[in-house]
Amino acid sequence: MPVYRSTPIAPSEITGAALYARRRDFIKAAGLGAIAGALGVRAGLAAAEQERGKRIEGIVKSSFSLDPLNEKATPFDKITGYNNFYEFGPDKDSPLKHAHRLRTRPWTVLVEGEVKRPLTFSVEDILKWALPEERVYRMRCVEGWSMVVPWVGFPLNELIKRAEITGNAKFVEFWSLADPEQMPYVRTPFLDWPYTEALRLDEAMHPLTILAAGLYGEVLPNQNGAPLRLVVPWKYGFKGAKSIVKIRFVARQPQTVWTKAGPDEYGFYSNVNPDVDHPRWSQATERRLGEFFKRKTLPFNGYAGQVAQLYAGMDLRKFF
Ligand SMILES: Nc1nc2c(c(=O)[nH]1)N[C@H]1C(S)=C(S)[C@@H](COP(=O)(O)O)O[C@H]1N2
Ligand SMILES: [Mo]
Repeated sequence: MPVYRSTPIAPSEITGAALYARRRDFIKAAGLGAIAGALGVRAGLAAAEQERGKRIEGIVKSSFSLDPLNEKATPFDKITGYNNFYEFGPDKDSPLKHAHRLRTRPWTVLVEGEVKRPLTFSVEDILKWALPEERVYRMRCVEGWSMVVPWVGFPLNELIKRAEITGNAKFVEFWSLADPEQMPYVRTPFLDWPYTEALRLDEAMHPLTILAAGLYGEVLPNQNGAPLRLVVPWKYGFKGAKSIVKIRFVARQPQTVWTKAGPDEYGFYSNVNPDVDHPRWSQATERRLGEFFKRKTLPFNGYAGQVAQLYAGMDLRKFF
């Protein structure tokens, strides 16, 4: 996606104080103070090395998957070699080149906000109670490309049910890690880091909404958002925050990293809609990675039958 904020400035132009503040904010935001201090960098790297390419045991096929006769999965190399993960740089191959710097173990996800008490889950905890399912989903990026991804994940509502949310919880925010030591590009003002996204609570509870921990039967490659990322198949790809460290329940519709960056370009809902163009990219058609001819983009990315009722009575041009 675009640099419509100021041009990124070189890391050398940012003062030490600013960097320190960002890092302190990150540690506070992620609730990782103790871990950041205790974890030896080398131990973390070794653990990450062990994760790479690991098969996930006991995967169950999901009935929510696309029909493989109609929709062929995009090859692994395309899904893992053409990415947006701006914390690692602006180009489609930046994540493949640089995301090996991300240490994904140990990793905890803080659940807070409108909850009876904040909870911290380790990824290992989560994967113990969440049955891994293969969910083959379409993914449509607002820039005009798309793919079909065999995710391994579990319904987000499994986690929400354990979160003991209060009656005030109406929206859910997802916060990605923003550690300049591991993610060089968060030193630039390309986006207002950390990367955050959000859903309305009913969207988050919808059975199609998953947290993904793998793809093609393997632990998620770092460039795709290891160890845990959001996938909402009827929305543009940017809603799927990667490398999540915090899930926060809130009462009011929050800003997201993209609504802050360009409120005229990115709406809160960002449901795939061929009839509402982005100011710079038509949304009518898309190109599947690996294919030559464009295909028509489908309303709600082809998931209208399952999700259109969530938006009954809403003007989708206004709530884009
Ligand atoms: N933290 C974070 N999450 C992110 C992004 C990002 O830059 N940072 N890019 C988004 C965008 S624009 C898209 S299209 C998808 C891409 O996911 P993929 O690389 O796994 O295909 O991730 C989304 N999640
Ligand atoms: Mo995207």
